[in-house]
Amino acid sequence: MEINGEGASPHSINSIKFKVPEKQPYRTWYHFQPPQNWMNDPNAPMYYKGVYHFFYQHNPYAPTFGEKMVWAHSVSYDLINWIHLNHAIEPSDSYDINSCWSGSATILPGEEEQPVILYTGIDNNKYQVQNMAMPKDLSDPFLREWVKHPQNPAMTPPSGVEVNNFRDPSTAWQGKDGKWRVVIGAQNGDEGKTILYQSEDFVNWRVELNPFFATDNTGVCECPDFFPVSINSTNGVDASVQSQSVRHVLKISYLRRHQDYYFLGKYVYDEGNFVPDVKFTGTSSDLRLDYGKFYASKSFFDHAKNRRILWGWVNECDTRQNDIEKGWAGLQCIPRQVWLDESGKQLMQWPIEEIEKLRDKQISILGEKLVGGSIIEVSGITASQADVEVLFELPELENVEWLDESEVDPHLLCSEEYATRSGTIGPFGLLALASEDQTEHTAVFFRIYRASNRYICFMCSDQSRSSLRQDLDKTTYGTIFDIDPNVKTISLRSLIDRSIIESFGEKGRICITSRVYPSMSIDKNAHLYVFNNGSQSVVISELNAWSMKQAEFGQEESINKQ
Ligand code: DQQ
Repeated sequence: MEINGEGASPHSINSIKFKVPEKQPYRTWYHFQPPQNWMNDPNAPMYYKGVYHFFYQHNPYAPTFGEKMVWAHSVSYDLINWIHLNHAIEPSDSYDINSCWSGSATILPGEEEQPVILYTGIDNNKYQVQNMAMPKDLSDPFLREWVKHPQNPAMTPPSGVEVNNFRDPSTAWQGKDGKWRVVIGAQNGDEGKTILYQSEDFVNWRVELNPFFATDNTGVCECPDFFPVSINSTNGVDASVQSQSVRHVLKISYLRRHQDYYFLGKYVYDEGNFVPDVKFTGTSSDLRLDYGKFYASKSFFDHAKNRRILWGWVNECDTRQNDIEKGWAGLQCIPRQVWLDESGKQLMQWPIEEIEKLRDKQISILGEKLVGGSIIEVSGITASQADVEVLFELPELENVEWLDESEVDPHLLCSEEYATRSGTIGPFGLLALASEDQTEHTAVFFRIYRASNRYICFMCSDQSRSSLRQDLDKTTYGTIFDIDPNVKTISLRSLIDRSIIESFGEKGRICITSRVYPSMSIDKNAHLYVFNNGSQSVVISELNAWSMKQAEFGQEESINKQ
């Protein structure tokens, strides 16, 4: 495997020869990946004149994070099939010579709408500054070339912000007074904060003295995402909407935890701050977008379909050395539609409908009883690339075990050989990317308990047996959610794609994404099972599973003139 270019200057990109890893068992079929090398955060997703644009943090020189990060750029008509283009933004000037880090797009209204990117540059002093870039030619449908604004940097670290912890501008929104606002992630000592900037012309920016939102002992707030959600509809709304019919969401990626938390709350326009309904506690009760591997996410309003769409970086669980041997590292989740749950207390997420275009051969199971200790195979589909939806019917909840949830950490409980231990109702769920003898598998499952005055459900994704290899990160993920005893069903959807399993419990109430590198359960040797290790039966009311076709990832011929 040729890993070329590490440490090369950004101006020598054209001379780099990439070895595109083909036919690798772990390269995904329908999750977004660059042709080679390292990818992390999603940047500036947007829809403009009929085309979806996706930019991402990329090290074009190696499958590891780099010192000269660029903005790679891909376009799509359906968010599923992609064309990779030349890099949109590369280090070139004193204000970004040491890397072009994350940022967002804002589409400025006008006779002809004008997209503008705000991104973080690592400047010649290694300070973090915010810069602007605009498309060179608005008549190019793919917006291939981007030019940097002559007045860069647009923002430099203000007082009370560490010069190396000032980054990741959000999409801007416009207030009733016509001024633009944007939040930037920052840190000062232990305090993590997002700070607000305002501008009348989108060129000259003024910092607000008080933080927009701050938390103690969290470290830097990376990639803040601030957006309104409709109170009474699953439709998305544009970032600038402020009315009685919306609430606001602030998402923060806390570097110390490497997890994406979000807060529902009130945007206090007059004071220029955000007041969350519930404070950050640092416990498992904080709201997270995904309880697995998922970070630095970013959403955008897709006005073509009136929906808000979320992207998130799904990091590796493999070793650095193996990433280098494979020649690539990092995935993106399948874009998810996101909206406010009817309860108003949390967000819901669901894979965009376009992914269903890739569904191929279908297998269904209807009304099959899973007695305690049973397992059945879902055969006849490509279990290494599949979309599975299952609705379980539950028995009466009366006899279920009691659990003092204040005493348990869901992550720890999920990892204590939990899928194989028998309970009353559950564990039941899927064994994905499993070997024929099931010694290797990833278990995605539920288990129900009675807690004080209510019933709760654990949802876990257990990687502990996902591979014979010992050198992988096999952290088990899990969380707890309340269930309504009158609703006697529970649903699970898993998108399985060779080295990733994205799972959605209760129609998108809980999301858990896992990365796995099976040793045996590869291609035709991968199997899919439904199991029940509880003492009581559950019924598969309906299970539908589809083989998934490969998405198309094309590359412009002239790309990087390889
Ligand atoms: N990744 C970027 C930063 C951001 C971090 C650098 C989050 O801008 O804070 O690649 O993963």
